[in-house]
Amino acid sequence: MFHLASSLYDRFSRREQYNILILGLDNAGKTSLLEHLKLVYPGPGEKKKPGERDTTQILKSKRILPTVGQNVTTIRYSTQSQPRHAVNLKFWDLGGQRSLRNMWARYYSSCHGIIFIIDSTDTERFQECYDTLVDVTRHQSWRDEAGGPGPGHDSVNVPILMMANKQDLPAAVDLVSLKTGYFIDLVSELDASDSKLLPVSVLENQGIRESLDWLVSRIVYNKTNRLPEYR
Ligand SMILES: Nc1nc2c(ncn2[C@@H]2O[C@H](COP(=O)(O)OP(=O)(O)OP(=O)(O)O)[C@@H](O)[C@H]2O)c(=O)[nH]1
Ligand SMILES: [Mg+2]
Repeated sequence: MFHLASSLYDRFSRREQYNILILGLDNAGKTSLLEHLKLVYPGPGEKKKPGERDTTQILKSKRILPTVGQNVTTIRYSTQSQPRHAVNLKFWDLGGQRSLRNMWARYYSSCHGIIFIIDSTDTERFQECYDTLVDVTRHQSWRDEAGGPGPGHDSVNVPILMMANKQDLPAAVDLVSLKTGYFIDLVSELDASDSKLLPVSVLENQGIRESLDWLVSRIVYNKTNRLPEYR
């Protein structure tokens, strides 16, 4: 009874918090995305950030080094369709170098959603990018958690937002070519799960808001399967 009362108290007095992993090959733009989010959105207890800022200039002037460990930040976020319902989003930006990717799986059981960033100009590594994302979605830990293999339990069970980043660059492969060419198998394979591939430019602040809105609405929809934390 006490447990029920205290969980109801939590539910109504605290804000829902969701953990989001930012994954992708090295140089894809993961830390840049995290820095962008810090500039644009308030922290959980902060007042609103002062107006629109030119994040492009600020990001360009920052020296972002390749990530070796992890970077974490929490923001307060409400989707454009539900502006009064704010949630906390805790982002984990992990290093994308090959030798660091085996660390990612440690975070799967506590995450509510995944952002997988693709460098749309890095055509030479599209295959590696593809294989890496397939490895994520088929990792054993999703199965362990679901209580063993079985229909609907053999793959990832959180929403995946694939961001086709660096669309500001002339060499970037556009969304249609990505979907119908390089990533066609992946897109159809992930069709069964909750996933979406969207074009963005982190540096130019294009497409990020729309992508996050999609991800957050899917995460909230999935909350009976993956309970939020309350903070
Ligand atoms: N033109 C352009 N460059 C970008 C964009 N996003 C990131 N970059 C650049 O891509 C490079 C790598 O960005 P990072 O954010 O460090 O990449 P990362 O995915 O965190 O890399 P690791 O930490 O090594 O895994 C930097 O030089 C960024 O300025 C973008 O949208 N457009
Ligand atoms: Mg990084």
